Amino acid sequence: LALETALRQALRENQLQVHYQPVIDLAQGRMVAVEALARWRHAERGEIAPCSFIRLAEETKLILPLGGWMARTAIGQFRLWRERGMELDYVSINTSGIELFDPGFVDGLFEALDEHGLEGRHLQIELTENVLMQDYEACRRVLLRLRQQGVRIAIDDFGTGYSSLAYLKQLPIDMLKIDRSFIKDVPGDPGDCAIVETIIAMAHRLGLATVAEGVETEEQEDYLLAIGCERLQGYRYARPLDPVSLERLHADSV
Ligand code: G
Ligand code: G
Ligand code: NA
Ligand code: MN
Repeated sequence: LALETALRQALRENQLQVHYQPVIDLAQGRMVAVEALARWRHAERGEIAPCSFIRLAEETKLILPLGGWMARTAIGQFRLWRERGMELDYVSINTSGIELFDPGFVDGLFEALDEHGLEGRHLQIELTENVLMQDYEACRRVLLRLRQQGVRIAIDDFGTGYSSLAYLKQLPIDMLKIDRSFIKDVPGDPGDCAIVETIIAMAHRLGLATVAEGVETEEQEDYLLAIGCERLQGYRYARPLDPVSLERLHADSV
């Protein structure tokens, strides 16, 4: 309860931050996108792990104001970066089921994009497979509205959730983000290689893009490139960074 009170206060007093982790396209040789990740530094407790305060936010519905704030902040930051000549294709935000099924969710995103003169294609939302299965029909309606405006839709932590693969051809999905648990031990682990190669082959047959998450080593990078995974994310390129550091990294890499 103490943490809930503190989170409420943090939201009210604007004490959360957004960090951004680059998505690298090695064929293009550049940072093509960023994923926005929430950060909370508590005055006394220090940095609080996102997985713990995001779970708390979901349990208390505080994820609604938190997610709205994240989306507006990330979209505003993306607009600023574009004005300064940073050529990024999109910013990606993580979306909980509670947000996706909130009646104001889609309009809130469209308003934020409008306010900053951006288009739908400049935004991606990341959903887990479990969210898709919560209420398939409701999910389908929301995703179709987003897709109509060009908003990109990615499946996060792909391969770890409880879902059927049928949704991949029925829902307007653009991208699979391969969970880092499958990436961790490639190319050494034959089982993980089989899984990753099969996901990529399936994604390509279905016309979906792929991002490998949690890439840390050159060996992983070489392997993923060889099997046709075009986009990579992970500590090998950068940790999630505050906006100033991200901008500096981008400037150094062009
Ligand atoms: O920040 P870190 O990379 O440790 O993220 C931990 C988890 O918290 C990830 O699963 C990530 O998806 C989730 N997360 C981080 N920021 C947000 C957010 O703004 N909204 C939601 N729903 N989840 C987030
Ligand atoms: O669930 P989601 O994919 O949104 O989680 C993102 C989380 O993964 C963040 O907490 C981020 O800090 C973490 N992360 C990003 N890149 C790497 C990496 O290369 N290695 C590890 N161990 N974690 C990573
Ligand atoms: Na994510
Ligand atoms: Mn992710």
